[in-house]
Amino acid sequence: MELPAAGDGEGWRTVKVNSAEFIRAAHHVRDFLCDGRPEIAFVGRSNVGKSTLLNRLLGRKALARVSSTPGRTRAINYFEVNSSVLFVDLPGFGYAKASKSERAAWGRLIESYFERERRRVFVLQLIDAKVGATPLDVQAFDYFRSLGLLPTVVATKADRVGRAKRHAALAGIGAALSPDLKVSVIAFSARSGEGTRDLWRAITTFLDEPQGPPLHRAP
Ligand SMILES: Nc1nc2c(ncn2[C@@H]2O[C@H](COP(=O)(O)OP(=O)(O)OP(=O)(O)O)[C@@H](O)[C@H]2O)c(=O)[nH]1
Ligand SMILES: [Mg+2]
Repeated sequence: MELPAAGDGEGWRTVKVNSAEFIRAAHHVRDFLCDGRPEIAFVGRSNVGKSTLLNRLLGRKALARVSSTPGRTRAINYFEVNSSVLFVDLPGFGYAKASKSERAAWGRLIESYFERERRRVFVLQLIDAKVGATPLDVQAFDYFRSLGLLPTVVATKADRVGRAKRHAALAGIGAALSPDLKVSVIAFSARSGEGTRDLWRAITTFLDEPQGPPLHRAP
């Protein structure tokens, strides 16, 4: 890994984002990038705050397009970070106003992305902290589990949940996703910056693994 970093003695690294560039919008499988670089995939329902989180994480105001109209990110958008890692903004699922055929097309695109050949993918599944895990979120989580992936869950828009309710909200998300598995949930707010450090810690831990958890498929 070539990410310039400074250890702070706490087992995590401060990542300096020297470059972050949008490099591709994939509308079809043939557009997918597959060049061996590790991928950090951001998934979640439409409007959950994927693009906003990505911008915040990379310290860029408007790299990924943010909109108040859900369902705006329709392609799989690739961003190259420090030349060595790909950040992948996936189209949001569950956009109510999308037509049935549109939804089916998005579903196929997302599935093709995850079910491609083995490669290193770290899944960050975003769930609205206030709304909690909806049936669609649970379905998505189960889908990743069926591929042998354990997503790291990010509870977004945490600024909308008061301190007093915070613990219950996060625990509720974890329990809804899996009653038996210990799901790690990171509270995040693009407004306050809360959770940025925890997110980078999770990402760098993944990147530091020699092989990284591969995207498993049944042999
Ligand atoms: N209060 C608050 N609002 C947020 C936060 N993050 C995002 N938002 C708002 O939520 C809305 C949706 O954000 P996006 O980043 O576009 O969401 P998205 O998941 O990329 O949406 P799609 O591309 O449609 O799937 C925008 O109006 C953001 O300003 C946050 O941390 N706090
Ligand atoms: Mg988006």
